[in-house]
Amino acid sequence: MLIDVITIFPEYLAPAQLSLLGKAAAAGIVRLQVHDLRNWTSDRHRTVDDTPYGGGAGMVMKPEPWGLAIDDLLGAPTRRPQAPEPSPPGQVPGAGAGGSELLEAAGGTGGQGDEVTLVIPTASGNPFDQALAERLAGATRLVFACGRYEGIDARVAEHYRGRDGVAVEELSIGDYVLAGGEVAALVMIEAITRLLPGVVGNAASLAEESHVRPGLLEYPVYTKPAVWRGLEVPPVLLSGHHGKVAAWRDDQARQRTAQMRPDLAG
Ligand code: JB8
Repeated sequence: MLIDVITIFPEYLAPAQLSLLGKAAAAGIVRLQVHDLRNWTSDRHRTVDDTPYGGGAGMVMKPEPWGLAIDDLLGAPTRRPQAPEPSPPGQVPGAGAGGSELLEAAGGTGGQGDEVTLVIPTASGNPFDQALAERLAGATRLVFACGRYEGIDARVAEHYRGRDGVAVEELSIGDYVLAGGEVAALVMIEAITRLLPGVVGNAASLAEESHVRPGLLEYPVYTKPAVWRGLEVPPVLLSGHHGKVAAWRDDQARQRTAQMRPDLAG
């Protein structure tokens, strides 16, 4: 899977090089490329924002740098044939359309046979959940467009939606407001890439966990010592009786779901 992230804060994606994701990259399962949006500006101040039409607080991200950046990453075949955006004079793209050769490897994409899924994190997007993570884990190419300020000019999503070979997903990771899309992209990238074959060693741990069984939270887990600060591990877990352990865990999962997530509890 090839993942591109476009942002004005490339350093925000540094944690993606660590741990699980870093191992996936080292193993060649995932290639992560982070790009600075300002590389697709051409004015001396490398401007990416402007005041909102219609008034109101804050600034809005200008569409032109986004269009140039996304066009560059997607490559010429996904451009609208009748309306090519000419590069302004003196433009030096931050990165070429490299990576298209990785698409030769057959496989799923956004789920509908698209070559690329353009993910735009936004607080007003569709909820990103485990089912969506699983669908996006079938993609071969993801491009994350991380906005800041009050968000990206709405015409960017509109322009790429329905474009040949492109699926556009405007996604929210939860009902709270972040300062930009970077952390949301990091969350989604971790949730997606850990599902890729070879990233998480134990396939059973993927099948059993919270949210994979939809609507039921995970049961509590314990390890040694059997008594810690006066707190005992539930004796059933030491009984060696697999049937009783399974029944206890199922009961705990149901209790926990009712307590913590009454919205999920049936
Ligand atoms: C500007 O809360 B969020 C979120 C907030 C944002 C942007 C993207 C995502 C861009 N503010 O998920």
